Amino acid sequence: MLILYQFERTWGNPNLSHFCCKTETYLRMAGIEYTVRAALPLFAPKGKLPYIVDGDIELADSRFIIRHLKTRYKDLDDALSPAESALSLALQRLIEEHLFWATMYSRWQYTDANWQVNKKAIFGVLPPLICDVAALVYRYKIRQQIYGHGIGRHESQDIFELAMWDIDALSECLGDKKYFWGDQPTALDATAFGFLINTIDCPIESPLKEYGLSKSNLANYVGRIKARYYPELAPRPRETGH
Ligand SMILES: N[C@@H](CCC(=O)N[C@@H](CS)C(=O)NCC(=O)O)C(=O)O
Repeated sequence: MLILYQFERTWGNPNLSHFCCKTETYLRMAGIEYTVRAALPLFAPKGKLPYIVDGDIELADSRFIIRHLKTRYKDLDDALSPAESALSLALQRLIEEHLFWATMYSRWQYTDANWQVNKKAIFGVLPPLICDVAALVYRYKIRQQIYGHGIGRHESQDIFELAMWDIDALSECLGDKKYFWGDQPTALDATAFGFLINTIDCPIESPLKEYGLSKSNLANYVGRIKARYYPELAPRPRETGH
């Protein structure tokens, strides 16, 4: 059976990693059988999670994993027109290559309180001394990545404003639809859910989270997908009534 390697579940959410949550959500939306093994990026084939092992195939990177899932199991995008597929790709790039970095800034850099929550969730499984050293090393590395991306060169207010434009775009595109392309989930929904839950429904506080929560269609969307595809995970108090 297909094995998905990802971070341990935490915060009552599918995964604190946007990319792991995206991948597992695709598996669930497509009804593909799989098992999960907890892992850390250090030991992953490309130094990042998620990765999968499917028989004799080992694949890293959610984009290549989902391409494999579409080819071998089920293509959630097969009813999309070429133009819809193109827009779907563009929105996924917005989410993964832009919004993502503002959420990384929130977790790794914005406030010490957020950093402590993030540190405990990722490194808390390690023995105390190793936890502190690994957290220090990774914090430095991720901060370099945020700076390298470019977003980390701005003031926090500007970083969040840039990401709020992404939230506006997503909210407008979703509108009052159940999923981005109508009544059936597509790969874009697996991506959007994985990143939105890690923006607005996790214990990392920021103006971006508050802004995302103010978009009721996005907040309801996240609550609805979590309830439907992860019934074993309890809703947060804020989701009650969605
Ligand atoms: N493009 C990759 C990105 C994966 C990724 O950035 N994973 C993060 C966790 S959200 C990671 O493992 N980072 C560890 C590191 O950068 O050292 C994908 O789509 O899977």
